[in-house]
Amino acid sequence: MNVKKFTAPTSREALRKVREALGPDAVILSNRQADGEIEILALANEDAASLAMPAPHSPMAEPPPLLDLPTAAPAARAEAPRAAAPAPRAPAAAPRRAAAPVAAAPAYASAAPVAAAMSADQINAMVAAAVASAKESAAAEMMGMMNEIRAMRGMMETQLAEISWGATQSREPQKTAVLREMLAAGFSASLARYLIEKLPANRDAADSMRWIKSVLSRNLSVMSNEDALLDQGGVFALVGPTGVGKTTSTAKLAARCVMRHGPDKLALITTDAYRIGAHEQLRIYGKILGVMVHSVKDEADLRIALKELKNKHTVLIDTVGVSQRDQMVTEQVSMLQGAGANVKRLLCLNATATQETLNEVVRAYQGSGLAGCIMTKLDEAAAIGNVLDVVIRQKLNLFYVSNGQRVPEDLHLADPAYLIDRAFKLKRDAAASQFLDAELPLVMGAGTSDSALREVHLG
Ligand SMILES: Nc1nc2c(ncn2[C@@H]2O[C@H](COP(=O)(O)OP(=O)(O)O)[C@@H](O)[C@H]2O)c(=O)[nH]1
Ligand SMILES: [Mg+2]
Repeated sequence: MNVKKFTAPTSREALRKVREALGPDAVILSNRQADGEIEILALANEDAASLAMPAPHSPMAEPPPLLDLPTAAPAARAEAPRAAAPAPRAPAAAPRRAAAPVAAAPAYASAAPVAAAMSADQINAMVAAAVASAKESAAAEMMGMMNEIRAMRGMMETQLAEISWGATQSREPQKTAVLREMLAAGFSASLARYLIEKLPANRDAADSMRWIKSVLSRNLSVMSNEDALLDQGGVFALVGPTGVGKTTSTAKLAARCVMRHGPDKLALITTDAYRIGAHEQLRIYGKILGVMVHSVKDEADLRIALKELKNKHTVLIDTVGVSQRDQMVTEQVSMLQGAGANVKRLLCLNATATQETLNEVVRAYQGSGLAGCIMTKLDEAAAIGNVLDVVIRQKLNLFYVSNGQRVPEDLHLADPAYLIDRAFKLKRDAAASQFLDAELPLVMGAGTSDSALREVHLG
């Protein structure tokens, strides 16, 4: 049997790999998510056929040899003539005893000389050691068995889910429609699966889509009141990888603050002191708005600057872009958290990034909690379900949406119903993202144990 493993970021890609390697009739044995990837175990159709009929010389074709217990029958027969010939013991009994482990020896006559040579303590220690090692190997065996049982259970659950989805496709076509729409909009298969399972029965496709949209918008938490934010003020830091739009968004927010309170109530800080000309951009925006821009290079600097600026109503910090994969993220998070003032971090999420990348970004920048996020480059994204999925699942508070380069025009308050609606309108290139009907059961079968989904509110 030649079972092959295929992994890919999406079910579709994994299936394509299976087809390329094993042909269209490949038999899928299991399908699961592992480490954020889809893993499929499959074998070629011919291999599957040969499984049912073992090869003539394969071990499965012949009955296994009986366990090697030669003494059983002769010993039983030896009972009868015992009176006539008392001497002979069953011949095989002797070798068996010889092979017995040392710890068992004291039970026999030979125990006496052994005991003479060893103290009772030594014997006890030997017995204890033998018992302990037997226990240990039994525990290891048990653990191995439990692991196999767990793996088998996972495989069966996956296959049952696939079978039941296969039946669902014909019985409840609206579920297939919803699944296709959600995947095409960029939402994850796991969120789609979760919602489809909860879809109220007896609704047509249009009604089902309305339900899905309303559940999604209700789970998208947004800044409830901009007035509260702008009136309350405080220290905000825009964080995120390079090029996501932190500086541009800082300038847009600064413009909003200036429009509300005038330039004197606001201060701008940039931590981007490394790159040549990096703070020039913010300085130019500062000049236009009439707001001072302070440049800091480390935590001590930032502390001093924040102390000096504590009379300002609002302080906006534009940070240097750090890749979510860089160790510096942790340093930056702790620099902002340890700066003395209560620095509220706003994460810029680039809507054009993949869901995997966005999840990684959130995880890296989370620290002890993000105050919220700003969705950027909405205008450039071919699909926005991916970024909305991340915001919903990670329970981020979506403050603003940025849909262009213009300062300050292209920054808007997040409107959940509008964003969800737009996600479904902006479907990705149909040919590239649609699954074949036969592939949908695999999407639905891939088991996940995503605890975040349990917190999605449905009603
Ligand atoms: N199309 C589009 N471009 C944006 C948006 N936000 C920022 N940009 C552009 O993206 C580039 C990087 O932005 P910048 O603010 O310097 O990113 P930073 O490295 O995170 O500070 C610049 O050319 C911006 O004009 C947006 O919402 N839409
Ligand atoms: Mg910048």
